[in-house]
Amino acid sequence: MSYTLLIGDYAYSSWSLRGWLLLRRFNLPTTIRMVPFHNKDVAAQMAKHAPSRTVPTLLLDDETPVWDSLAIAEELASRHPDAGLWPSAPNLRALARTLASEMHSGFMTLRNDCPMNLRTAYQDMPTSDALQADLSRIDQIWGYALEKSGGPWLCGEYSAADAFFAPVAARIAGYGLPVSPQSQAYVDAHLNDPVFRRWRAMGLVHGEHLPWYDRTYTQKDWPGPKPRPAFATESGTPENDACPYSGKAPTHLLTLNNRTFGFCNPFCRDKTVADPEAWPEFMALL
Ligand SMILES: N[C@@H](CCC(=O)N[C@@H](CS)C(=O)NCC(=O)O)C(=O)O
Repeated sequence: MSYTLLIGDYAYSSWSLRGWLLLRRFNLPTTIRMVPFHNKDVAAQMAKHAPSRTVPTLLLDDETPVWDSLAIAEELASRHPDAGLWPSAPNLRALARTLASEMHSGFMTLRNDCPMNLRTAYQDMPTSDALQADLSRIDQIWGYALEKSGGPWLCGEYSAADAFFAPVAARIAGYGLPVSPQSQAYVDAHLNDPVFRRWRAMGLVHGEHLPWYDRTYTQKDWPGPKPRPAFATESGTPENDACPYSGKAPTHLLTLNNRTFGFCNPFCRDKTVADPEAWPEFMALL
């Protein structure tokens, strides 16, 4: 089965992150196609795939569009019952579906007031009553799930429910929002998750800066793990004779700990510079 996933910008599109995690976190192969947000009219860019008009949209093998993240989760789970999108234990599966559904239809204040922006973090956002109500509800349902399942993810193993809450975790982290210690540990699990780190690394280096997502709060460092210091370089001889991702000849160079490695295109080099440890194929070279 072959899929194409249409997504918006890595740094800003929270629904796209959910769709992408539903495929990548469960090892379902897909071709990714970007629908960039700097051209604001997403629907016009997607006209060829109407009636779809938002990202993520999953295109099936005959190009049938599945244009809603919850539908993408359910369809992938039906087509790949062994991939683990939903927990196999029936009651945990019901819980995971309930959590994903509540996220999909709720938390409007958090979503409106704190747009996902993986390129920056803030430290002094005031918490309105409405935002506090969303955060308290998040504490309540995350706490319930983590205690019922025993964690470390909401329903034990990583499930589609966690993919749905990954951008919520990114907002709590990025805006420094107050949550319970148990919720904070769950947020940290997302920030440390290698697949989430891969998405964020791409968001740091791909796509334009979109100023309408900026906020005026005081900025601080991203609260996730500090990437190993790596740098793009123009000169040197790479240790590897093939790009770790494509196997093609290396043309774009990176240095790490005074060692030089090569990649077949600037994007693959730059996403590795952004967070080397997120990329197992590169770490295997080290
Ligand atoms: N209910 C949809 C929401 C998708 C959505 O709103 N996506 C945003 C990007 S994060 C979008 O495509 N916005 C462009 C627009 O509305 O024109 C889902 O679950 O996938």
